[in-house]
Amino acid sequence: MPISVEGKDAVAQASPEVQQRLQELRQLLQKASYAYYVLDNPMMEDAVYDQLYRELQDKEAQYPELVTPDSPTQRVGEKPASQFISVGHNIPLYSLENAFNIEEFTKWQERWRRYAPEVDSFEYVSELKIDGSAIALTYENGVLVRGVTRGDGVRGEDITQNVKTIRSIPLRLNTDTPPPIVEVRGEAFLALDVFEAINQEREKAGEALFANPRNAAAGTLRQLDSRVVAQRRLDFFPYTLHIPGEDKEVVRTQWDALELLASLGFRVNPHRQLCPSLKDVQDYYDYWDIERRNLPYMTDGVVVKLNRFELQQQLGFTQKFPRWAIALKYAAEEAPTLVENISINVGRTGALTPLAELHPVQLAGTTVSRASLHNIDYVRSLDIRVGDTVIVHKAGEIIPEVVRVLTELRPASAQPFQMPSACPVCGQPVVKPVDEAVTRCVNASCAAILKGAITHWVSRDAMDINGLGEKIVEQLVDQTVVQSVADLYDLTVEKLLQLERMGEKLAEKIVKAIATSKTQPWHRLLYGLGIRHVGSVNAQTLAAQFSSVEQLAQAKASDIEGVYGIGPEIAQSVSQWFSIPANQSLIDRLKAAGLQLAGEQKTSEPTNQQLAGKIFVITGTLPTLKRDEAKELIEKSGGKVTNSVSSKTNYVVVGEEAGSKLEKAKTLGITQLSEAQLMELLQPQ
Ligand code: 0OX
Repeated sequence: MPISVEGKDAVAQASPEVQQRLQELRQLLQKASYAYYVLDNPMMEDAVYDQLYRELQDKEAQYPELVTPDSPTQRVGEKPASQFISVGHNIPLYSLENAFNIEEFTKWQERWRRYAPEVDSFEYVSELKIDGSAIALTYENGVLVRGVTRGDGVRGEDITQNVKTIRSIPLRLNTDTPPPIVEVRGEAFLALDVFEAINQEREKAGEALFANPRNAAAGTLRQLDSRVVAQRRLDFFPYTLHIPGEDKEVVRTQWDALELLASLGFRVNPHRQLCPSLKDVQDYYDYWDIERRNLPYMTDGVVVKLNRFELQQQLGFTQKFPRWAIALKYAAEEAPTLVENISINVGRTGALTPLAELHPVQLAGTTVSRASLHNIDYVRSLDIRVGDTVIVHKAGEIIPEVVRVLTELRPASAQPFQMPSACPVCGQPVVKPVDEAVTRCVNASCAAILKGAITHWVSRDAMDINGLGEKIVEQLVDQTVVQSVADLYDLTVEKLLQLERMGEKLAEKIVKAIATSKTQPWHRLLYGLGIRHVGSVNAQTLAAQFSSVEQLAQAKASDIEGVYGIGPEIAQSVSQWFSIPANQSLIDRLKAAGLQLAGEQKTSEPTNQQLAGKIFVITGTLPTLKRDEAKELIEKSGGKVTNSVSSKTNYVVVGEEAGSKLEKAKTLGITQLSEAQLMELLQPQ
């Protein structure tokens, strides 16, 4: 075939034979994949599959215009997306009300029966409650076109590329007569062995471990690089389907819906059961309480649903839940294990936290080998000793806890635990005020405290110095290059280049960012000092009242307490901080380095209305302000805070774990503000 040099004509034309073969290959591979991943009954050798797959891949590379969205080659992921698009759910994804025993379940039954007093015969469908992440899939004319996370139930994120990598989700429904639209909902999850393997990899790479399979599944679904998702081997169990306009005629019960899902090519969880009586529900619940430990994935309860859709429809929904379904959950998991050691962790504030080092134990789907013992009062109240056998509890959630000591198993040699009198990091004496539970190291040059102090100093809402990550700070402190935040201002590119894995570009960037930070206003610097109880709002208030560091340093606690919004605890803490000679020399050095230790004096309660007419939305958790506090501050300056983002919104204030509101703001091009930026905007002009 003559190949033209012009791009468009360079694409080879496929003969009918080639087109036929492509279709054949797709169907064959799809069938093989279904047999393997859904039926768990392989129909061909792996090598044969690989060969056919390669043939399809080669042909598609030759004829890219013939690649279809449901081709098995579309499961490998695409190049990373920059962000997910927020999309609304056609039907909200409700969450489930919880019951923790059959008594609570019975109460729920009595409740729904009051809504439908005329109903005298009904049955339930019991399903396992898979501990994963809910997703909604849309099929148009039988082809998977969209996958969306649950999000807040009303809006979620479009994760279609990621969903396509899940082998047990068909890319095309197994029917010759697909309805125009089919919506399938279910749980994406990670099998326990896959979860363990992912965490092992992460441990090797020095990355943070996922706390449990649910977090790992949710994190994986929101991975921007779908090629990574493809490697993570997510799995899926569907639990409902909606066929707009047709549901009632085609499927009349939950049971039939599950059967239909299976016939459409999904792997439906096989452990579902029809339960005509309460006793059947109880038996199912009790049976799986034990048996679930043998499942290859995590379950945290069972879901019980009224079978008949007509009855479901009659009962409807509360604000949050369907009235016709409930999650009957299992109690959190507990297991006995041995306390091999009690170590001490020193945090950024100098707090010493005892940590139980446990003989590894499997709990709620994860291996637990440590548990925080919080403080000495906690250790004493339970009398936890090295050598003890303890009960560890984990509610499927993130932090495992020691809840009880089996004293009858205590070895005779076990001694009561004592908090060390010296800091395990710097060796200096520690203090424990009688009225506080926390033991602290108060040596400002303790490496643990120093690392924390520097990390806080460079943080976004303080001096906002980019590039100085945790690993670099650690090296700077450990190699005694930096022994106080003031030393940052003596850093040079040459000094930074001595550090491991430091390149010239990064070193230059850091030095520049440090130099720029000298222009940060006085209130940010005050916040950056990390004085106890002085968060960014208090720092603003104090800096507005005391226009220079000298004024603040000379003020008595009683003067500071006189400031509107500043209580005695804060005042005491500030005055004490400035009374320490090491802190005074730090201030002198910062001054000498050219930092701004003064600003303009402001009245204590600004009455300016510079935000008049401006509309704000707050999303996520802000570093220091509670939502109500932020709202109050905005409103005091004449602004208005609303709940949802629209084209009328002027600013979104973004905190940690901001969700769909941020996505929407991005699509509408609305200005984003951090808490610190909001505080700046709030400054009287
Ligand atoms: C599960 C699961 C979750 C959905 C909305 C009303 C009923 N985690 O396995 N939810 C539901 O159904 C809910 N079923 C399940 N099996």
